[in-house]
Amino acid sequence: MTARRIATQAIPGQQAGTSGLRRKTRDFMAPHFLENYVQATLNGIGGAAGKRLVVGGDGRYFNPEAIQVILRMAAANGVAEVIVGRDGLLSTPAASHLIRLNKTDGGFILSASHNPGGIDADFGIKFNMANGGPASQTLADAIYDETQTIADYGMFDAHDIALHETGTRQLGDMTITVVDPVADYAALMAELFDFNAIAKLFAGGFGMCFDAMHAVTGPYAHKILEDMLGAPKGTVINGIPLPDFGKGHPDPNPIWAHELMGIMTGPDAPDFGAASDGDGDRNMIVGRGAYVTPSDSLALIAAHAHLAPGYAQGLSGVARSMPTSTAVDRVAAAKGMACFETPTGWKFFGTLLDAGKANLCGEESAGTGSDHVREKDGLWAVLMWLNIIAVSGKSVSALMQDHWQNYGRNYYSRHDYEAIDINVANRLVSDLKAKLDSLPGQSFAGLDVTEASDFSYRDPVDHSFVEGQGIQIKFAGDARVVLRLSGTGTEGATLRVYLEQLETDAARLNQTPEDALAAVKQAADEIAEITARTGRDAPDVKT
Ligand code: G16
Repeated sequence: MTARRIATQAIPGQQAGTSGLRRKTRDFMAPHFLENYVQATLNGIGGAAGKRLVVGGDGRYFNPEAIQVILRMAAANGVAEVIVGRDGLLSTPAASHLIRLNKTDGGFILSASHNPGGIDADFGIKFNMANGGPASQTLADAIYDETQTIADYGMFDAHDIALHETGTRQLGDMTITVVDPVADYAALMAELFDFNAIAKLFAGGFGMCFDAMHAVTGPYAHKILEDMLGAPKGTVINGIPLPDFGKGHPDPNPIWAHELMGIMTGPDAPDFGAASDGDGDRNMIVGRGAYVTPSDSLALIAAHAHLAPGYAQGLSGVARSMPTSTAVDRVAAAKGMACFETPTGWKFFGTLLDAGKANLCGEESAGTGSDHVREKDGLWAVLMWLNIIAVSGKSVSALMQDHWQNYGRNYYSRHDYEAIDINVANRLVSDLKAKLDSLPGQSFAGLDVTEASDFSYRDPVDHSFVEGQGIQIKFAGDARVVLRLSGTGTEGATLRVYLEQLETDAARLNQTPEDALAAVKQAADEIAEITARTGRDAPDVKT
């Protein structure tokens, strides 16, 4: 067994998006593609000699092979220890926790999140830093620079390492510690939430369906919900991780989690439904016939988090991404909490969490989490809801109705136009930017524009600055449209259009979102000429 350097050439375009490098699986399987990116990352963090890393992934196609490559490269680069999940599995939040718990120098997480898996689908890799959180923009830039100048990478010649059983192995001088992917994470959840109250709820006949979508949260949900909390067997559906996620999109929204939505709107619907995504960081919450938008879920958690033991002291502050609805802002204002508005991307919450300025964060893209790790956390959100339901004794729909009565309702919907021509998308955005200054004072679909801007952000902790983070158009009457291009797609461009309308009239809190947002939708189309430019008369996905 020896280490050698293998000559390579820079591969153009290995630039991370919103969350690491996501590409077609076949791209990752092409010669040098994965290896270049891993070596660039190890160079970008200042070299790997003597470092300790966590490695794991969501179990999608190519996960096992990619982990073996990373282990061999880590050994060749002088890494001292790698902690890896059994069978190469780790959810993103569990990986974040292991990095923090074991005080490692960071870790590689292999996932393309909610994107489908398979040889003709998507793969991804991201590096999380020693705080457990996604690479900062500065580190992401450094890694990208390395990908553009790379000339060789280190590789240890060795057989595959067996990862089916926990315990330690050696690869040259490097120790590989294979751990149970669930145990430490489950112990953390038991510290944060009132497991006794939740267990009593289940013992009293409370019904739940958790859809793991054939992805990584299956083993976590079986262990925590069924084994530790006593939910009946069968509460978790689609609980075995499959390389192609059963040919589905492991994206927890009403479109892709249609099996769960069918159960929750059927005649024998249980009290509570939830789902998580490919790598376990996203969540969907649904009551009997009552879907909760991620933005509303964030606001409700902000209002009730003190019911969970880990948050009994109250929250230090909350943070949301700019496109996320302002529902949480209203809770923060009422409770006198700080509220931060960041660009899209969990990485922007890291400094706020580290500095203790916020300990609850959330995004419209089905992400919610706290300072217990440095990633959004699907099962954490589900357990938080269960804790709130158990202690308050209220159903999902009663909780939401009360919330809207107290704070008003932010009707909200995101419309995605997927795989559109990149040139068309870029032109739509640049033409829109060019006319932003002229919009205030004009009316569209009966709505008067009050502000139009391209979002930029200066981090209040490390003072780093980013611009071009999405176009925001505000209207009189607390309505808003946000438009931006996704940074996580792998085909063409995805235009995301976020629609929001606040309603505080108690008699108008139970409209359909379509009705409440009709004027905002029309205004967005008139301003950005979406239909005319894309040729699409309807979005591909509405959440
Ligand atoms: C990632 C990021 C999130 C972001 C989401 C959507 O989530 O971690 O912060 O909100 O992508 O980003 P975009 O709108 O650019 O596609 P995940 O769950 O895909 O890792």
